[in-house]
Amino acid sequence: MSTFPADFVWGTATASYQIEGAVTEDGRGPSIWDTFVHTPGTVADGTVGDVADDHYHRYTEDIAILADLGFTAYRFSIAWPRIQPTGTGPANDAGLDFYRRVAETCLEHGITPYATLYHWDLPQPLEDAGGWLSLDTAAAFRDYAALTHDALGDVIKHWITLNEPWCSAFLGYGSGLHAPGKQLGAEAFKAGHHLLLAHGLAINAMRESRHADSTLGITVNLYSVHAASDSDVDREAARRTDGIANRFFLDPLLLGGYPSDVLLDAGVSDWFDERSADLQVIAAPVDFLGINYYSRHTVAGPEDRVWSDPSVPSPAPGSENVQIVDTGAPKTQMGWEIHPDGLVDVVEMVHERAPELPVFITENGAAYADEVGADGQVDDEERRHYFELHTAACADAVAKGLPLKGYFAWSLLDNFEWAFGFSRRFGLVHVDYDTQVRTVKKSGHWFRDFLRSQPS
Ligand code: IFM
Repeated sequence: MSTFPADFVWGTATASYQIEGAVTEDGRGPSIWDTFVHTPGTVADGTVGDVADDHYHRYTEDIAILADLGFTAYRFSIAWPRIQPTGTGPANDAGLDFYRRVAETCLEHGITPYATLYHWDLPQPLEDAGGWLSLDTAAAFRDYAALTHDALGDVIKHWITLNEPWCSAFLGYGSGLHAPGKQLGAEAFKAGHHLLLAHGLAINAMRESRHADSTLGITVNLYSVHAASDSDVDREAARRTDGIANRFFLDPLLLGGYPSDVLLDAGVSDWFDERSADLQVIAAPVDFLGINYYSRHTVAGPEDRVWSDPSVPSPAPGSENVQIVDTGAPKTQMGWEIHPDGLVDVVEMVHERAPELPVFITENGAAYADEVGADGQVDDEERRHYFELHTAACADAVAKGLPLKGYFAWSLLDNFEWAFGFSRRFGLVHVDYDTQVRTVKKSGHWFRDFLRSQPS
């Protein structure tokens, strides 16, 4: 087993809508995910997150399990519509109280809370007013972030503005696979810009607050991207995929400018030129960058070099005809190729742009079709192996001198996997959705042994 520095952070991650349930309790307003999942045809198995893991009522049990497994950090997300039920206006005290109790319970167990302010549950009234296509949503997010940080900054010292803005922009407004389910082609890039601007505005607002000791960052999902062959067309496919998935987010955050080739491919250069003044805000200095790493993309381009087909609802507007190639490597139940070395690639991507910036893997994990056996155990050997491979990749990154400071497994609990509903399980802990019984899986037990072997 690899050995890590004693101050390396080991945690698990979750997200509000995926685990909390209690969607109408204590003043919570509706989010775009409540609306989306109750729209027929949006979720593969027809399920909804109204109850999910009932974590809203069982958080003490869940945090006790986390502590028992030996983790010392917990990344959870705060549901904006619990704090501001309509997205703007005064705070709902019951919402703030819930997250204060979650943070305090963590602290009682010696677990450091890391809070994500936005893991996709946009208050529905903000979507009705234009959602992330509207500049006003960025300003509303700044106010929500400032208010929440001001109220909870005494107990939560680590803050992540957004989780995976690529998903919010390109799945939410491009392919329509995620809430709010819009299929608007290149408009998705504008949503991406407003999300990044929201992040920068929030960072600046939180910096100016009374909790100056907070560490502030953002989480992006990055991919290790490879061309299927050395041909020009496949290399261009890789450039385009890397552009939308990685560089469109990393370059403005860390280098102060968008990659011009990506904007040209999507035909949005003029719109972005008019917003160049926002770049300084987007590049507001952060204390760390979070990476969610799951997989590699090996891509091929169209032989006829017709890259775009706007009639196809796609998360890659302007590059709809790029194909992801099956390399034959093993995949998880999501169909995501297992490629641990890619974890090092994505940490390097950040390091090349910001050599001093601490990096955390804020999510990494695998879905498999787990079952509780006759002996009451969940033998998820494939997931255990996945974690073994990826923690070893973390060790490789550290050994290379990269500033990787922590790792959060996705996820603590099986949960509502968005457009897949409950048909995909990612947890270290199995959840029986009928009884809410929790069962630590083999992968959870493996983590407990692994963490015991680490210096403390
Ligand atoms: O479940 C999601 C999570 O909400 C965001 N990152 C990827 C996970 C697995 O799909």
